This record gives sequence, structure tokens and C-alpha cells, in this order.
Amino acid sequence: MTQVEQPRYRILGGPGSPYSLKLRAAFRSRRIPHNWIVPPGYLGTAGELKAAGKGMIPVLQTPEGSYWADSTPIILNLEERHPGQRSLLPDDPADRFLSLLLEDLADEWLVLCLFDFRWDAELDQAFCARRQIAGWLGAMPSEQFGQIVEQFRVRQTGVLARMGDRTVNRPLLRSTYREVLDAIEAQIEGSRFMFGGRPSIADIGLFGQLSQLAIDPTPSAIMREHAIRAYQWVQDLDDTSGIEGEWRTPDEPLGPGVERLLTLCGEVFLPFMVANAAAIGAGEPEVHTELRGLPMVTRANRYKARCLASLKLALAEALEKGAPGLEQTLRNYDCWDLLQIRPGEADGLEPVSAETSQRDTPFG
Ligand SMILES: N[C@@H](CCC(=O)N[C@@H](CS)C(=O)NCC(=O)O)C(=O)O
Repeated sequence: MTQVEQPRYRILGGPGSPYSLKLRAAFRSRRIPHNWIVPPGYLGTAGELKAAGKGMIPVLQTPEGSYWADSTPIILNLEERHPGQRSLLPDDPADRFLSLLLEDLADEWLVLCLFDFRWDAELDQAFCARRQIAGWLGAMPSEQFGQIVEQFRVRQTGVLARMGDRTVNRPLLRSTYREVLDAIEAQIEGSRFMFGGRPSIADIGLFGQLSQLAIDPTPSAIMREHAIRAYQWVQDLDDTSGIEGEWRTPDEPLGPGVERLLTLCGEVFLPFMVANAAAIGAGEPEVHTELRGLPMVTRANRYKARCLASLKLALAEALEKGAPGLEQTLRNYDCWDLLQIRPGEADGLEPVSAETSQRDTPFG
């Protein structure tokens, strides 16, 4: 008997792409059938990715044939399409919001640490360019391969160089990377994941960035030396399809790792996101700010402003659903004020969307 293959989700992703691996980990965790595809060529040059017109990876093709981009709204859309099937969103509205906040910390801050390491030291540049292109292009004679690797390395370092003087932000980026590792080490003393015995969208978001930080030479050496349990936690999150845990009970105290990550949100991540949104609002090309007494200077990023808008809307929704204690938790970590919808702001808040998302700056 011939078997007719049902259309499946298709993840068009790339080797070395933290968001692609994040999305695949979400599919695996939820046991949603999918195919993982690295389209030949790389990024915009690859036929199908070019046709999808998103300008970034991952791109998801649904079984009905639409193309979506942007891992966070894709994961949220999947929650609506497959309700109750090993959700990545905690049942408790407060934990659900906190999981979205920590996911964004990974997506929008930890990614800066990752790309700074990846395209800084000669060792990292050489390794990362070579292994990523090997994953994109497969079999190829070494001379031609070497040329493409070099073009890719020059492209990536050039993009970062145009984003400003990279040494300025380095002390803050490097110290916060260590802080994330320490937070995970502390969390897994008492809890398998951030919100209990099963992974949430926060764990999956952290996995995406840390999956690469565990591979790239310099940050990998730091993780292997200082955070071996966190290193293995990252390996485990790649495929959590076999995990059968429960969410934590919301009346227990938050885990120590979640507390540390919330401290990072209140002292660094959210002030940065607010400064960025202010720069976008004022039409300024750059964000100049100081966090914990350390400088942070980047190009203003419209996408990050939309992420902050999405978080503010998610907080308002959580409070509407009844999340006693959430306000106090956020106040304890200096996050509350930074997440308030300001008077007159509500109508202009533009959240991220899987259907319409397109790249507006490289590296997300
Ligand atoms: N917010 C997006 C970010 C995706 C992203 O930045 N992807 C990178 C690769 S990891 C990319 O496609 N960059 C475009 C480029 O390098 O041209 C998501 O969550 O999917």
C-alpha cells in the first residue's frame, strides 16, 4: 500500500543560527511533527528563502503553505494552533508573563553577547565562519569553500563594525554572559527548568542563544570551565520531547536562577530596551546609555522597540487574567515601571507578528 505523506511544518533554518535552533527545540519539545531544512546557499541567496521574502532565518512554512518569520510570534501562533499539547507557556498567568520576559532577555540581550564573542577574536571568527558555511553549503572543493568562508567572515565582521565601536559595550556584555551562566547553575540546584519540571518558552529562548555560546570557542571555554551543569542543561534542552514534568506551584518562591535573571532584566535589559524605544520614538539613529555604570552604545533598533511593546501588552493581559503577586515581583526587581504602558502610548504599541515580520537589522 502506498503511503500518502501528510504535509508537515517545514523549518527553514541555518547552522549556527540561535533562533533556528530555538524554534526546532520548541517543535521537538511540543512533539509537533516537522522537517528541518537548511536551504542550499545561505540566507537571502538561497532560492526558497529568497522567495519567502523574510530576509532572516528561521522561516517556518505551515502545512497550508504560508511562510512565517520571527521565532517568538511563531511559537505563540503554534500555541493557538495546537492548544493544550505540551504548551511552553506556564498555566499561571504571572509565570507565563515572566517566561515571556526571560525569553526576550535571551532573544534581545544574550544575542548581543553571542555575536560579540562570535566575531571578535581571530579564533572565533575563523571557527564560526568555517563551520557555518560548511553547514550551509555541504560538499564543495576546499578552494571555493575557503573563498566563500572569507566573504562570509568579512560580511559578518563588517556588519558589526558598522554598528559602532564594539569595545565600548564589551565589559557589560561579557559580565552579563557570566551572570546568565551563574543564574542557570543556581536554578538547577532546585529545579530542572525555570518554572518547574518542564521547559517553558524562557528555557527554549535561553537554549537558542546558549546552544551557540556552548559551541563558539571563547564563550564555550568559559562555559566549560565555570558552568558545566549549565553546559549540560543546554545540551538537554535541544530535545525535551521525552520530558514529562509539571509546572511549579505558583505559591512556592521563584527559583534563585529566575531571581538572578529578573535582576538582570531590571538593571540592564529593560533599561536598555526603554532607552532604545525612546531613541526610536525620537528618530535618533543611536542609543547611548549607561547601565550599572558601564556604557552601552548601539544603533537604535525598531524591532527591539516592538519587542518591548509586546512585553507591555503581555503584562497588561496577564494582569487582566488575574496575576496576584506579579506587580510585587516585578517591583522587587525594578521591572514594573519599565513595563508600564505610558499615557497615550497604547494605540501606538506595535507588537511583533509572524506573518509580517521581516528583517530590519541583521542579527535580530
Ligand atoms: N527575531 C528574529 C531574529 C532572527 C535573526 O536575527 N536571524 C538571523 C540569523 S541568527 C538572521 O537571519 N540574520 C540576517 C542576516 O544575517 O542577514 C527571530 O526570533 O527569529
